[in-house]
Amino acid sequence: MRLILLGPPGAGKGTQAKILTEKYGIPQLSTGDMLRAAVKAGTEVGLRAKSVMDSGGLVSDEIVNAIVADRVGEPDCSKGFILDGYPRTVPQAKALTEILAEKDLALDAVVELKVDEAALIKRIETRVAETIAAGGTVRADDNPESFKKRLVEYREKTAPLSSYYAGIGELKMVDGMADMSAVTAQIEDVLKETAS
Ligand code: B4P
Repeated sequence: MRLILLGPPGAGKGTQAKILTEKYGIPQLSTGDMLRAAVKAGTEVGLRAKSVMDSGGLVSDEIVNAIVADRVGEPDCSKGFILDGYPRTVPQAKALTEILAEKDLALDAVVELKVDEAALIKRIETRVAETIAAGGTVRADDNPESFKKRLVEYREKTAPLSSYYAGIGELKMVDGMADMSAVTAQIEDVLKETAS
């Protein structure tokens, strides 16, 4: 199974990818997690990505495409994977098609989680409050200013992916406003439908 989870920041892509990874035994490929790991490790990619990420911007297509091309070639991806947060621009979607074609692979489903902006803002505020209460470190891009920019970036650069994938007949919409298990059930319905 090769699945893309699309949606605005805070839509629950990471949340759902983690649940599906455990259920299906295939890896979650989160470009956000990979970039955060690079920042933490202080690699060259991390140094280039840090300020862009902290401000709520999108890291360059060139960097992200290279990370994904390497990652999907790893042995644990042989039975499939869940792409969480990639692609995020139409050029990334086109690059992904080439990356997969080189390996003779194709996508099974592209699922978009629909969540309204007020709910997205509330979710991030809740995550910040819970992280602080637990004594954890709040994500550098979970402040109001960066989150506002993440939403603008989403509208301008990522939202066009819906029509891109709808245009090639691959897009399935899911109500991301529902509770987490109901969202998972909807995604699993899509997966059953595409497998039949
Ligand atoms: P990501 O790490 O991908 O983060 P995200 O889109 O903001 O969050 P996600 O949708 O995964 O929400 P989550 O499950 O956490 O990106 C961070 C940054 O990395 C980007 O801004 C960019 O700079 C960079 N980046 C990553 N990929 C890139 C790419 N391809 N190109 C360029 N740059 C890239 O959920 C959020 C909260 O909601 C959680 O607290 C969760 O508990 C809650 N929640 C989830 N589902 C819920 C539900 N159904 N009901 C109630 N709450 C829910």
